[in-house]
Amino acid sequence: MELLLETIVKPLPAHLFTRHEASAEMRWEAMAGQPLLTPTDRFFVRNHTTTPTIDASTWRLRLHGDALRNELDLTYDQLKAMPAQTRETAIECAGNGRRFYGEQQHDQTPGTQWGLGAIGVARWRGVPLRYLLAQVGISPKATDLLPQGLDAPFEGYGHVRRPLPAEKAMDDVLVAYEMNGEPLPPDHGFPVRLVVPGWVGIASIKWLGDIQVATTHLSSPWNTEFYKDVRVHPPKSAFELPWNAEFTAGEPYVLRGRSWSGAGTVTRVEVSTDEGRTWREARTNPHPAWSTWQIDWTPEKRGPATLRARATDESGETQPASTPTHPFGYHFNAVVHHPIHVR
Ligand SMILES: Nc1nc2c(c(=O)[nH]1)N[C@H]1C(S)=C(S)[C@@H](COP(=O)(O)O)O[C@H]1N2
Ligand SMILES: [Mo]
Repeated sequence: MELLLETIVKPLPAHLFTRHEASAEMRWEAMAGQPLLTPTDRFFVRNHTTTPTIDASTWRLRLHGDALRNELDLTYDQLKAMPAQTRETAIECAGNGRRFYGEQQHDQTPGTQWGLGAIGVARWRGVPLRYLLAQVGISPKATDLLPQGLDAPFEGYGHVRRPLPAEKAMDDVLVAYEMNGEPLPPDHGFPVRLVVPGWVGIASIKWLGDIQVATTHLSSPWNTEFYKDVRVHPPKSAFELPWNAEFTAGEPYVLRGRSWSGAGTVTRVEVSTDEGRTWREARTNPHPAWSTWQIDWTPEKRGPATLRARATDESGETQPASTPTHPFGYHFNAVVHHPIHVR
């Protein structure tokens, strides 16, 4: 008999999630009818190893390094007593959409075969990292931070850790202890995680225990081997529909979906229901975390078909028809062909 090691604490019902080894992907139909935020019960989980059990009363965040005037060992209560901010923002895995390199471009890449569900938007609350850094007297010469997780070491590489430029750390990063109005759940980093808006998910270190702050360049396997050369998410789109959704010819429908980009708010979304020959503009509700949109459609032709959505963000970047080959399958941002069937 095979022993199934549970790597994730929260329930993963099959109508909300697709399992991928130690991780779990949200099914996009689970966002249908939801307001802006992804409910925590369906927020994707990406674990390198296993969700750890951490006691908040003995947890400490250690801040140290040659770029700090003082070292600090912070307790959970001390952190929660500091000035806090709330921010609605997405966390997305750099490998989100990897499956489509293979399925759509005949260019299979190794790694978790995510569809489009390795993204979620939550309301995060915590202390701005720049406030914490000011408390410990960060030097203007600081260049890099190295935040590290308290989860088990990953294979032979040590604890999950990834350098973060001081410039981003001093901008909009949160040291978060709440998700959607509740303490962070174990799978999402309890008691404390980083939230790094717009950047690949690996930047948002969960189960945060240690931050080195240095005046020199820092590196780790998480920027030299894994997640190399990826930083800000390109625009992407998804329909709030199951794969192979069924429609009835002659019936009016409202197609709904969401589009997002790490480089700025998505301001324009176009939809094609004829395999990319013609495009119509969707009614879009722009939001920096992700923009929701809708468009009316009455299918006419019976048989298999695909739906396509194409987003443009405020920087002017539009989703392309195909994504250049990437050795690790990151940043698949081409328009996805969502298969449906019209009866
Ligand atoms: N300590 C630690 N932090 C981590 C990870 C991890 O395995 N360990 N996974 C990273 C990756 S690759 C992603 S995409 C996000 C996923 O966050 P979520 O599981 O809360 O959705 O967390 C990041 N932070
Ligand atoms: Mo990730």
